[in-house]
Amino acid sequence: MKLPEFKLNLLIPIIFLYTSCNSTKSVAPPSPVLPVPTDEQLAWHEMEMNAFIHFTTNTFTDLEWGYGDEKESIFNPTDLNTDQWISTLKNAGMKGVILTCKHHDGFCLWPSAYTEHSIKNSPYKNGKGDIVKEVSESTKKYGLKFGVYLSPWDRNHKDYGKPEYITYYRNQLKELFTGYGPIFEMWFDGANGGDGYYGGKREVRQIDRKTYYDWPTTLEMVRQIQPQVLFFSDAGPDIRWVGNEQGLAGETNWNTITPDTLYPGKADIGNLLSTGSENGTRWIPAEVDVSIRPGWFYHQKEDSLVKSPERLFEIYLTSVGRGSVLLLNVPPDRRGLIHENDVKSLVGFKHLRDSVFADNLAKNAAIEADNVRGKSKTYAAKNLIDGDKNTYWATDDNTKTASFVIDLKDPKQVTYIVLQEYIKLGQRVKSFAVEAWKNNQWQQIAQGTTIGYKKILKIDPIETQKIKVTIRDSKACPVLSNVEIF
Ligand code: FUL
Repeated sequence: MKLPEFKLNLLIPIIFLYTSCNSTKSVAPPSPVLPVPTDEQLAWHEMEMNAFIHFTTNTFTDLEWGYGDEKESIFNPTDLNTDQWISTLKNAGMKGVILTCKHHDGFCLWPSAYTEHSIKNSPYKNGKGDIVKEVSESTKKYGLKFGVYLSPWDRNHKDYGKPEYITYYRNQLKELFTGYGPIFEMWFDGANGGDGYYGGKREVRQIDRKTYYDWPTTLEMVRQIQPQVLFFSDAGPDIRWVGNEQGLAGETNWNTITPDTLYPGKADIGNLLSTGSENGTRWIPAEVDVSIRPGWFYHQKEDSLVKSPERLFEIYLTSVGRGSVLLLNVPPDRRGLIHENDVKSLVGFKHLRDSVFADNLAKNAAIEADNVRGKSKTYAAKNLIDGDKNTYWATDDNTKTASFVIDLKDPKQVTYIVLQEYIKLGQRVKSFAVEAWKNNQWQQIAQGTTIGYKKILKIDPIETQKIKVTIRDSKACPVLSNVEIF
């Protein structure tokens, strides 16, 4: 049917008006705020919790730092079962495991071709054992990622401090990176130099931490073998140390930092590492390494000092809850098993998280923001509660202050609020506040600085129907992917 002329004239402006108001019209996404994480770093953030495993001759000598003169014959776990380690850690919620393949004492948990100071000269499996292989296979079996720690400092090796040792160290890295499948993280310890056995010399050897290891060449060599690996050290280049071993990320925690003047082992950088820098030039997020026991290695005298589930939960809040990844050390005992007390704490820790985070009150709530990018549905506040990490709420480019309100429909008791930025587009938020609707007015219940990958706020329990989150300042328009309320 042919429309009469006058109707067509009317229709064109109506169509135009309709499309310009339609909330699904395409609006360009926010430009990233540089630097942004790589795909590997992003996957690492999403792991949230990994386990560290410290195991070597120290387990049998009751030391924390072996001198390097320990006899291989003392390394003799009688009942070693890496499936028990990894299944315990998986049940606790860990997504990856990093094993001390060689600690400062120089003893190798795999039969390295480059030294006699290894498992091959121990009674374990009559010298035929390879614990690096056993752990890597158990991680495969249980679906965890595998990472390695290879101490740069070696108190056993005769050449430590000389150029020959760097060749030795690189040869060992080649063994680890070619023989044990994909490695997600490589841990370079900052503790370096000092006294040791050093092939019988028993002396003090100091190295220049800035230059001795020639890290760029070593890292390039490893990258040639496994390009996906993330390097951890005090200074990155992919993951930085958080600057303490107490389980504490900074309340302000930027994933960005400027590494120019940083190097592994540099003194007095703890505070800087725990907070990062707002205008840091590189994405080098902090990892929080802490032990479930006072020491990093197993000591029977610490059996009663295993951190309680409640303490582990506090650590969870100050690490994962401050936008970091937790690396929780769980050291096997002399049998070669994770001790019953540690297992019990890990089970309790998991139960605690499961019960606290069982019922996300935001899931079925109503949500509205005072600014939505281009008024487009693509960036609506609803994206914050849709359970999809790939959708986000964003504001207009010139808007650095904005709020959203979550209406729980009925008054509910609120104790935890979880916020997440969409860090693929960079870390942005500098300051925020949270209010609850109480006695017909807004009452501030929390405030903070950075959010990053995740922020978990614990507040004094409050009965409320509405929660308002205000981004008070941001490097550019805020982009948040998730909010949860418990
Ligand atoms: C430190 C080391 O000296 C400790 O023994 C432990 O391995 C810890 C994770 O890093 O620098």
